[in-house]
Amino acid sequence: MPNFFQEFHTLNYTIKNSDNVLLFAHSRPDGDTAGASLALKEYIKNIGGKAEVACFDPLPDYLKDTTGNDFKFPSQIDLGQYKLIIATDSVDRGFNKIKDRVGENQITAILDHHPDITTRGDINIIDPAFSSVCEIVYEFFIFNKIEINRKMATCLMLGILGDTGMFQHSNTTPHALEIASHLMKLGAPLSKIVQMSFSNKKISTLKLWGKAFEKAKIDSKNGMIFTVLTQNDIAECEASNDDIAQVSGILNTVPGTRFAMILSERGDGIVKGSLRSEEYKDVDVSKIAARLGGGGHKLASGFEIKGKIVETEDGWKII
Ligand SMILES: [Mn+2]
Repeated sequence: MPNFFQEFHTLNYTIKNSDNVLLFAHSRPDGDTAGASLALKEYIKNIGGKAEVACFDPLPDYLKDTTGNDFKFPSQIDLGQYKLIIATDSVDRGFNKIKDRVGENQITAILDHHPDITTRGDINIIDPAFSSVCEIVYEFFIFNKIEINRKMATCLMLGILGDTGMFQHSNTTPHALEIASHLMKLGAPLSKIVQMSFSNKKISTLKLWGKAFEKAKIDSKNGMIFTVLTQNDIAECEASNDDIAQVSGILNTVPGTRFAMILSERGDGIVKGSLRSEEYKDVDVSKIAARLGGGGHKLASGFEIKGKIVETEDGWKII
């Protein structure tokens, strides 16, 4: 992994010399972009600066509760007033849309760990070897000898837990665990974060999952476990599209299966397909998604097709 000492130094110098900083989180924010943005916001506040986090989507309730914070919509802020704009995590999903409106006299910094992003700023700290952007922000704090308080530690832990799937994904390096250990010593309440942010489930979510699991089938020919959810299912459970995200991951835990797929109606005549696998199962689901006009990663991909889901005698079809 290259070291980013020069960039860490420049970023801290720029933060200290900017009276107003904008942190920009990616659309449909997760624990990593929220944790990284809010940890930096807390640091800037601690040294007497002003900072705000903006995002095209609201902070989900589960992250609001853990961080005690909220985001601004881009329409609520005057972009021109910020001397420094720091985009955190998946910068091609959100920050890319405002990048062209950033003035010549404004400085941009990109903190990301996605391998294929194309957006660049004045300061670029991008490396897929990091488990999360929160790991990058941690290294930035350590390099600059910045005191990490309990609030900052909590935010960083949120991102590391989120992006490593609570230390279960293949990006759980010994170093990521060392960082988590240090953050815990600094007061990050590990079990409380897990409970509040990742284990908490609404009854509407469980009901929708129940429907999805009840309908699940295994195709013994290719090892696929699959299920469907219609707009009707979602309405009946008073659930939302957000509740679908984890279904394929849970289906994927069924022994003997090689990958999981869920098809869900998303309104406006769109059916979304979501595919998941695990490293040891030796399947590249991005190839399946690509054949259906989608894309993604080897172990997590998706696609969208027009139509609606109709039940048939031995399964479902999209018409
Ligand atoms: Mn991330």
